[in-house]
Amino acid sequence: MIFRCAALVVVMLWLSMAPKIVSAQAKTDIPPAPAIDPAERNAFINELVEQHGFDRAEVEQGLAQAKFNQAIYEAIQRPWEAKPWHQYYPIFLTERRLEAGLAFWQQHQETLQRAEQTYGVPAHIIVAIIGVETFYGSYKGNYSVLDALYTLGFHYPPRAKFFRSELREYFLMTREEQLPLTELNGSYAGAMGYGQFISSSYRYYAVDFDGDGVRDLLTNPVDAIGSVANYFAKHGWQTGQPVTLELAPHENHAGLVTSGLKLEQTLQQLLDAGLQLPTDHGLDPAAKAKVFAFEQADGSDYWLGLQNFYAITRYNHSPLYAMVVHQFSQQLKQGR
Ligand SMILES: [Ca+2]
Repeated sequence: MIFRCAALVVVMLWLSMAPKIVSAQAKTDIPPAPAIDPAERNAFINELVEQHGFDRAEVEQGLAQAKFNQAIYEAIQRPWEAKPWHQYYPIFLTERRLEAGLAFWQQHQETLQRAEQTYGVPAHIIVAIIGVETFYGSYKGNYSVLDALYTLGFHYPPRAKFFRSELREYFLMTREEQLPLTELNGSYAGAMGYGQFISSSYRYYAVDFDGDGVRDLLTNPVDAIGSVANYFAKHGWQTGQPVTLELAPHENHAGLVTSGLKLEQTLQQLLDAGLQLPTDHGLDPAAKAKVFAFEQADGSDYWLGLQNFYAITRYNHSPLYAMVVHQFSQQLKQGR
């Protein structure tokens, strides 16, 4: 899983313009962080030493340089994506981002074409992801990745297990890639580089796409393009298939919306339950699908999510995110 990040930086910049009372309220709502549990710290060190061959002093030294960061601790607890669709998409679907995306596509067209041929993931999706995540590398995050994973792994119990695991992956990743443990920056959740890969994703899905012997997602857009495409290929992207289909307004559709992200029904089951589609929809009735609602100011829009919609939620577990990536990708495709 990749933790969205620069997208959040943009949201944070956007929110920083909101009335001051927003940040004041957020601060008072958040309880102080618990102190580190020495037993958890020891278990973490032991695991790296005993299972991954690290030198104990080296891990101790690394952890001693990690600092608790109050801003990171607060950022993880703000429910950015509780926003309704009609407040969410204007943050991302902007003329500026579209122009930057088309320029990025132009600049890297050969690489994007090669990624599409190699992984079966279209250029417009790759360009959309890198644009939504970091505005083409403009907002890769200014938090120390070590501090972020340490803060959330040892001082934020609701997600501590996940972030301690990512901290372990970060020790392994920096050793494997010969990167400096204390010097990498990223999002408040430790996501790094153009495509905002967390350390486990970096280890498992990063590719050296320019063949220079280094997997560099932090400063090399060519490696980033190949790696985003590889991530999608490994998470079930279906080449040539649609992402989602907008549904015409119909009273049946609200009742078909279910929670979660997994596609649990076939298209035929949804049709039997009252889904309305044009007769020439061209989709396989046996394909898995799911109805999603997107809240507008004056009601909801309903969309049918297909396997490729689900694949986008593997990058960031949010239907809003997947829809914004889809719509941005369509703008890019049309603007090309
Ligand atoms: Ca490379």
